[in-house]
Amino acid sequence: MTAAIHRRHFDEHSMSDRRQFIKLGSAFTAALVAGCAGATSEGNTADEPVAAIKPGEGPLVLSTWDHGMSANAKAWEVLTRGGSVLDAVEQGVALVESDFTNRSVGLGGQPDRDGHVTLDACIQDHDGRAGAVAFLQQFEHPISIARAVMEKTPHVMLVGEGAERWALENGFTRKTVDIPEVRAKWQEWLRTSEYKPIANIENHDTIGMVAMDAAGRLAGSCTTSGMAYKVHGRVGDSPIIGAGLFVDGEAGAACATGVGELVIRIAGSHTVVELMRQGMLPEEACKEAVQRILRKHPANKGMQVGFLAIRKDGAYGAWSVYNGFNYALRTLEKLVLVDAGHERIWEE
Ligand code: SD4
Repeated sequence: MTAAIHRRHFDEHSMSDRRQFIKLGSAFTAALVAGCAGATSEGNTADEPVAAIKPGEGPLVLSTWDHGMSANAKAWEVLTRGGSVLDAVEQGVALVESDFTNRSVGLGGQPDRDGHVTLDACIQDHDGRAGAVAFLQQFEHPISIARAVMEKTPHVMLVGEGAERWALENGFTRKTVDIPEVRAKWQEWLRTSEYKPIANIENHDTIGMVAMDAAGRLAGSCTTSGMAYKVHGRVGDSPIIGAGLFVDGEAGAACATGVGELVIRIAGSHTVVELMRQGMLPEEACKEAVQRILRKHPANKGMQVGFLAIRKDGAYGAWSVYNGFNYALRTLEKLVLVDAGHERIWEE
């Protein structure tokens, strides 16, 4: 077996922790989160074989990149206070949307080539219900609008001006954020650059989150400002159910980060979930999806894609094209940053 199996061990002690978890109050949550403040990077665990756990053993929260640490802590707090796993994945990534120092998520993100910050997001629950918004401008929380689309309309996805109008009619308010540094960088780019989709180690950090609650119910969320300096109107994988995110409680959950065009072409997150349904471990499934991209689209040297997944039994894993993709992991025992396994074909 080449791929690693990442999963937690549930001994008697942790099972009692799990029972305890359900009863935790907010004071203890704060202590838990504070206790994780010194969390460390775990390094690549790709060669660690671990034992099986029983089906449905959450809670477990995974999200892309190092901003996933604070997002996971927030999601955990929501779960601990009795919120649903859907609440957890919404509020976890919403925290990152409100961080206007983040240049790839929310209103602090880099603009498109015309200078507009356009936002994409989606959310999906255990039963496959889904909501999404794309090409949305001037709202702080696209993820919450996506959830409202899921819960209040018969549709899955609203885009652009129609999505904005619907959001205003449904209690969301506009917000604008002007960040001189971002504007100056865009103006500099206008003078010097042609558009190239760059998603290398420095420029990609959509947040995708997948989580499982103590009862084994799954949910996922994904939110981004997309690729910097994209063509006005461009939508990536992140708000597309099956591409940037896919959840099916009967199989698992997966999300993606990186160059969205590559992810869309193979219906990336759906591919990962279907491979897990056929019995692959999460890391094997993520790896096969990455390798499918490389096989089918070999001319994309330099472009990063990463997948992150939880199988319905609580096994989890990730894989990426290049080194540098890490994800935040929150379990009962720890909050850590884990380096994903990656391909080696285009190294150096
Ligand atoms: C996109 N997948 O819009 C997003 C970008 C991304 O990390 O993931 N950046 O294509």
